[in-house]
Amino acid sequence: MLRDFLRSESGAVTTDYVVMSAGVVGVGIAVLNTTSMGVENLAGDINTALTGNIVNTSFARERYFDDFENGAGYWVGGHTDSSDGFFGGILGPYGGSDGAEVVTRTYDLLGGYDYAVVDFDLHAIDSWDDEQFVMFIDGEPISATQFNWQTDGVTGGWTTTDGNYTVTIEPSGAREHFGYNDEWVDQSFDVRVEVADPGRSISVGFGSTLNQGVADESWGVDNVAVTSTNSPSDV
Ligand SMILES: [Ca+2]
Ligand SMILES: [Ca+2]
Ligand SMILES: [Ca+2]
Repeated sequence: MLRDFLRSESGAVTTDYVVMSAGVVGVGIAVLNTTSMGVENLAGDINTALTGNIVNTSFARERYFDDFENGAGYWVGGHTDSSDGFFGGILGPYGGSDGAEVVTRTYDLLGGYDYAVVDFDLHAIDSWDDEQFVMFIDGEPISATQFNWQTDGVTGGWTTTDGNYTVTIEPSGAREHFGYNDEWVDQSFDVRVEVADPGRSISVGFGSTLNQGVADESWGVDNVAVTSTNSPSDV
């Protein structure tokens, strides 16, 4: 059935066909897409054509990765920019959203794993003055982290006391001007969230309380990996 499906694939995917065969075809593609970019793109086409639960479940993967070099992919509210020579393709830059979640992606997870690890690069770009970058899991804020252009690292904020989430945020590299507005310094961070007992789906999202123009202060996110694992320390 997979072979027949691939032979007939010419860009358009009919809903009826996919609903009928998603279970069977999905399994084949889930295996193949770890080695074949072409098949992964096909899976993306089908996933875009359909938003049903059958297809979402069928395309669950052990690891997801977005480098934003070719657009925002499945990020709802996503916009990307690759105009900055230092940062390259990023999700962003975003200004303030009054702390609300402004961009999010939902991940379908494989069963049989105790953890999902969310890992990404955060860029606090230009003149942050103790506003908060807010991270969301499943639509709920789990951390808010303050930065200041005059100070190294994190200057305040909070992380959830929910024991299912372990949040770490570490500076990576110096605090100096790297990109965007050349009048202001920038700082980057490695952010990691271990989610215990994630279930079969999680959403990851971001927002901020930035309060000046995006050309003056903004955030960007890059290299977002979501990995299902029983050994989070190995990820
Ligand atoms: Ca990138
Ligand atoms: Ca800058
Ligand atoms: Ca400000």
